[in-house]
Amino acid sequence: MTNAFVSPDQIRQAFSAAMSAMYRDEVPAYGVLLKLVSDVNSRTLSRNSELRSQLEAEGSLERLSDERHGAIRLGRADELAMMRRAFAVMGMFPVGYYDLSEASVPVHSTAFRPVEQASLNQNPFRIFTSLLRLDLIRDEGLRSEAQAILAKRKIFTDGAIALIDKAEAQGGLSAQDAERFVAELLETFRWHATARVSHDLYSRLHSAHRLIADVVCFRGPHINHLTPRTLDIDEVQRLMPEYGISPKAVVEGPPTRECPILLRQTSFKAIAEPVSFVEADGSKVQGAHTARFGEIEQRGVALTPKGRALYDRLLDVARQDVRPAPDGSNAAEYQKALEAAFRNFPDDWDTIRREKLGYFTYRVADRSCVGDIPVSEATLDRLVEAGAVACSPVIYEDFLPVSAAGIFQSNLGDDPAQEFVRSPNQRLFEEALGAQVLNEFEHYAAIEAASIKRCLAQLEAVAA
Ligand code: OOG
Ligand code: NI
Repeated sequence: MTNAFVSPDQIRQAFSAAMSAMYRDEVPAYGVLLKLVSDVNSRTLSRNSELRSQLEAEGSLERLSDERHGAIRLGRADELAMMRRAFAVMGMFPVGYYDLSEASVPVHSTAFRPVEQASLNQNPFRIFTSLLRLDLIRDEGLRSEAQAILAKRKIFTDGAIALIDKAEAQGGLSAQDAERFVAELLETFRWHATARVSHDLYSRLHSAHRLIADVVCFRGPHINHLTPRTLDIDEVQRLMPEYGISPKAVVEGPPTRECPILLRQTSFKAIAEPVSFVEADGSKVQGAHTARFGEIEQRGVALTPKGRALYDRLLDVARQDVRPAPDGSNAAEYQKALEAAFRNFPDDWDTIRREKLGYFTYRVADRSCVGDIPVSEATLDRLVEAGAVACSPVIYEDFLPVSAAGIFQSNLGDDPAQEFVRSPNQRLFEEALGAQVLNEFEHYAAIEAASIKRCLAQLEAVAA
């Protein structure tokens, strides 16, 4: 009966399309961002025919402006565990552990995403998923109040849970069930204009940390942003005001480079949305909540631990020099400091590869170029140089904690951030998740190693 099931990749495709439609409807400014991204992408492509043919060859031209990721924030361990099961139905698995406490955001996170290359090619949609850490609230009274409120909410519909159970029991879902599953699960991410708390409690949670209010006061983990891919992030950042949307102060991540590394992101600032608060006597008080925004991303090569250490160090140098102010007043200085620091990160593919700063895949280019070079892993660089072997950068499919913190902060308002003690706790996170997260470095290293093995085996087969 297995062939009666829809593939998880197809369910994820339907889910990301449904999320996109819902979010455009809920946050009209997001529709404006999509239009801007698609305008800039088509202009970039018309100027750069090489890029166009490359995307065409990869088969990614059609889905160019589709969403690449979104983000949610959960309040309870069991919500995270059920979310893991829901995402597994769509072929999305937890990759990476991100501790945001060190950046003064009281959450820790993972990214649920497709892992296999074929699945990523079909639809790379990921959800950056954070779990609130109430243990970081200092005020004990407020902490137990928040806990009690969270304890009473139910973020999944009965229909969604039944279909998750069914998918696990049978090993998949039929087309009809998959359609129902997407519709039921969508309910979890919907915006609720009526809060579950009084205005006073909202204000107290909000002053403990805006993010705590965002998680605790609502019926569910409203999707807080979606993120399409842009071919020119600097251009989208520059044009946002012309389209009537207000960009965050700076682009997160590395500066503009010849050879893109890791991930660059920016967003338009979250908008204030009207909310009714429910008082003890049942009456309603009108207020507003600012949490939801739109983001864009541009990805480059995945870095090795050595490359990542260099990236982290250079980013630190730049930020020691100029700390980007939320109001954008020193954005140009920050940009300069960033560019200056990153002059120390090699900016040609060959050096990045030879110095083992980034991950690459290898393939046979021209067997006749092997000549008398012995075929072995030790001679790989010589084989590349001779033109026998070609390589391409492995694209980074994950996230960056400092960038994520910048995205969180700029959408939680411009007040100075509350400080938390740095306290990563991957074990506690995995306990809540009910599974271990995949280590992203090990994963990229395995992709590289497998490609080398395949490539050498093919060359040897000819040599023999
Ligand atoms: C998530 C922020 C992290 C990213 O792109 O780095 C993120 C959030 O604000 O909940 O999505
Ligand atoms: Ni994001």
